[in-house]
Amino acid sequence: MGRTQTGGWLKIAPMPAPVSLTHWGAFTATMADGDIAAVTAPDDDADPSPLLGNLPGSLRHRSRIATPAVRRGWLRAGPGPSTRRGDDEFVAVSWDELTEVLATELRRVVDAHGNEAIFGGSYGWASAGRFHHAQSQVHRFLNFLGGYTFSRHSYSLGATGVIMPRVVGTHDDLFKRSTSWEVIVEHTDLLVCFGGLALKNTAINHGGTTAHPARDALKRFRDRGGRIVSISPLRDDVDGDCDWHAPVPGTDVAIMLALAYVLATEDLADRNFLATYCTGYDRFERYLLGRDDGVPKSPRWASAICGLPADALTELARRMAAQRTIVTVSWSLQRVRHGEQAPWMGLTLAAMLGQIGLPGGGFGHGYGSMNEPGLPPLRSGLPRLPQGINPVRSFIPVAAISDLLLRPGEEFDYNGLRLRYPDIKLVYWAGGNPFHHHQNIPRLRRALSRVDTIVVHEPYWTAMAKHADIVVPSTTAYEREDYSGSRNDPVLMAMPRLAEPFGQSRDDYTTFAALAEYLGFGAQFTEGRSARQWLAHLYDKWAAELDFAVPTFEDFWRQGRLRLPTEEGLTLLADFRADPVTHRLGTPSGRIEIFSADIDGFGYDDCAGHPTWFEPAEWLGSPRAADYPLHLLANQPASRLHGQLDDGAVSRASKIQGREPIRMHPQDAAARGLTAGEVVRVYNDRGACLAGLVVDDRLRPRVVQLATGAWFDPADPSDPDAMCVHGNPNVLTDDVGTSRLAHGCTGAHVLVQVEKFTGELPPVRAHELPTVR
Ligand SMILES: Nc1nc2c(c(=O)[nH]1)N[C@H]1C(S)=C(S)[C@@H](COP(=O)(O)OP(=O)(O)OC[C@H]3O[C@@H](n4cnc5c(=O)[nH]c(N)nc54)[C@H](O)[C@@H]3O)O[C@H]1N2
Ligand SMILES: Nc1nc2c(c(=O)[nH]1)N[C@H]1C(S)=C(S)[C@@H](COP(=O)(O)OP(=O)(O)OC[C@H]3O[C@@H](n4cnc5c(=O)[nH]c(N)nc54)[C@H](O)[C@@H]3O)O[C@H]1N2
Ligand SMILES: [Mo]
Repeated sequence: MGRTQTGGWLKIAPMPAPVSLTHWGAFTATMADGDIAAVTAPDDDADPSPLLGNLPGSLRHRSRIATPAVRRGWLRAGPGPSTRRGDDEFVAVSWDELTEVLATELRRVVDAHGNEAIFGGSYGWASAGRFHHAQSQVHRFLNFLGGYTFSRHSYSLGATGVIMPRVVGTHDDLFKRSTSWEVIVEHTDLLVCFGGLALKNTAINHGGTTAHPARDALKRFRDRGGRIVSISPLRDDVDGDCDWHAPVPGTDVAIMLALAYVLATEDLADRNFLATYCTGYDRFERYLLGRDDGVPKSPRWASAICGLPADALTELARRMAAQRTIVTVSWSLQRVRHGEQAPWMGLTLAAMLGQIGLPGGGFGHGYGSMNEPGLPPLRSGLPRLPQGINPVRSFIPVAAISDLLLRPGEEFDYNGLRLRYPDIKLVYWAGGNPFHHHQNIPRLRRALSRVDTIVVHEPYWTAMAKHADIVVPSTTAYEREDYSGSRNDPVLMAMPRLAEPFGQSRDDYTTFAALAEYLGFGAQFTEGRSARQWLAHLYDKWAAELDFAVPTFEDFWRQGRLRLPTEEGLTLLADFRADPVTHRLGTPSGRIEIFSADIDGFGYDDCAGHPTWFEPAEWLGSPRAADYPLHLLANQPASRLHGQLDDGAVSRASKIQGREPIRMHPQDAAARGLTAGEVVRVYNDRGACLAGLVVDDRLRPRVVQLATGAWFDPADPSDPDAMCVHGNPNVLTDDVGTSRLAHGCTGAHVLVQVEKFTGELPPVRAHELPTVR
């Protein structure tokens, strides 16, 4: 993937106006007929993302939502549970009608059930842009309404977000203040990458990105003699030369334990570092050596689990101890059952090597997961829309959306707390797509049928919009004015309006301002400002707090780009290493917690006091593999960001007979009598989808790979168990949290079977409109 996807359209040229920004890079647009006709990447982006090629034609695409709309059954019967969601007609309404209907319903729910009955977590990536950021807008609006049940953490880092603050005292700084590429280029000998270093993922940064330095940094790292060890079921998780070890998926913790075992037993562990900077190594070592359970976590033990030769593990451990080594763990490794363990064990392994805080050594989390790790952070903050205060205290871990809707009143464990699911009556979504991000779509559809009302703001008729009762047409980022920046990108970029809004679509701010006005808090919500006035106001407020000079807002807007100072040459935890007293970590002990008394005290059976190998329910070693003998990796698509612009040129070009490609090893294809280019049925006991077969020997046998993001397209929309004819892997994935500690998303892995599809091939209708009258 990666490089091979670079389309011929990508011209590197000087940047004439108008420019704008996506989560995957800056671009100059050539406009025609109110749409983007062509895009050009700026010449200072060393490795522009091929995903820019999805933009042409996206503003007037047939799947745009043209008018406000209300589901017919909801209009007829009023708010209430309904199994017709996703299989009903819509009635087009005017903006005035929309405002009245929606405001009245919000008022009804608040008056009858309280603000807790509104779920406004509204997880999702939406678009680049600081002011029109959909989640900021919806949260600000709902806060003025009196609050809402919220969600914590992300689908990206659900397990990390809970475990890492407990064991290393931070979550954000692992990425924001990660060891920079420049330090790696200069100092690192060995990059040991659990989950690879997928350059296709470094296209992306939340909030936008103007430069992609990873490919060039890796080239210079190799030129200096640096080596990459990739531990991943997929060969192409590293571009170019590397030492590739392809384990059974889900067994990384066993591998890391074996490496730790070699360090411990061959006197290669840095006991001084462990004594000075860590706590609880002794407790962990008892487990490692099998003192209590009689099971030494040796290379031989791990080999039987992970399928890699024991000798290779021993040799790798010795190599790691002999050289300047970074242990890096991709985010995918924590998006599985027991996902807390891999980042915690990766950190423990790095601690045993004793190189944490030394230039080019130590720990990394997410190199090759996102553009951010390795990029220098800004010295300053960014302009930010204040979101107000949410007086409602009830929340869920973000990936518990179906549990929330299906189990009102039930108690559950989370991070040492005992919480209760509130009784949700209204679900409000702006800027995300649960039919992209959530697991077990058949269960999600049943969960969504339970509530009184679903409100969705969207530019496009996604499956989530089709399941809504009240559909609010949003503009895209290119039909309004904004600016964007993110904490590890040096450029604040103006995003001028490139085109008139499609149909009657409005930006989310205008929609919320009208609702707020109707509900009696218009002046508080808008503070009397237009969107353009907000841009200037937030910029001025930000500029006033800086300790360096920036141009006036007008000058910035005219120039289009503003370069901000960054902090270069960072090494993760260098301060802590230099002075562990002044720079004590935010953990109870102030040190790295290899044993956490707090976690131990929770008494969870699925997350112990130190990193532990837990056998997952779904892996090639589990009984379930008898029925579903292939391990599917549902990873991030190389051809788009999530479900966004799924019908764009680059995404479409990757499909096979219109279906999402599934990759399979030649042995597995031959055993099933399958040939490349045909449509196959992928299934387990939760659901099924169609996909287009790619036969490829760059993956471990019995591993298949089907990226997320093909828009959910049920063969029969009235049947919650219907097969997806387009290839969305979330009809197959289990809706279960990482553990009782974090309840993070576990969508990365699932066991499946694959067979020839013999029926009449159903058409793909994912991007067609529902009936709107
Ligand atoms: N099986 C499996 N599932 C996964 C993952 C996995 O690895 N495996 N990965 C997970 C991860 S890491 C993530 S982050 C999630 C991503 O899940 P999401 O972030 O929900 O996915 P997107 O497709 O980016 O959804 C964003 C939506 O916002 C809309 N949008 C864009 N701009 C605007 C705007 O200005 N206003 C409004 N109202 N809407 C706008 C877009 O059209 C799009 O439909 O998926 C998760 N799901
Ligand atoms: N092009 C593109 N880039 C993206 C995104 C996108 O949608 N498109 N989404 C962005 C977002 S929101 C996020 S959070 C990040 C996510 O970043 P990640 O979660 O790191 O990304 P994935 O592609 O899901 O997984 C990376 C690789 O991990 C490997 N892997 C999976 N399971 C295992 C395992 O058990 N063991 C080992 N050793 N390796 C395994 C797979 O081969 C996979 O290709 O990506 C970001 N980057
Ligand atoms: Mo993510």
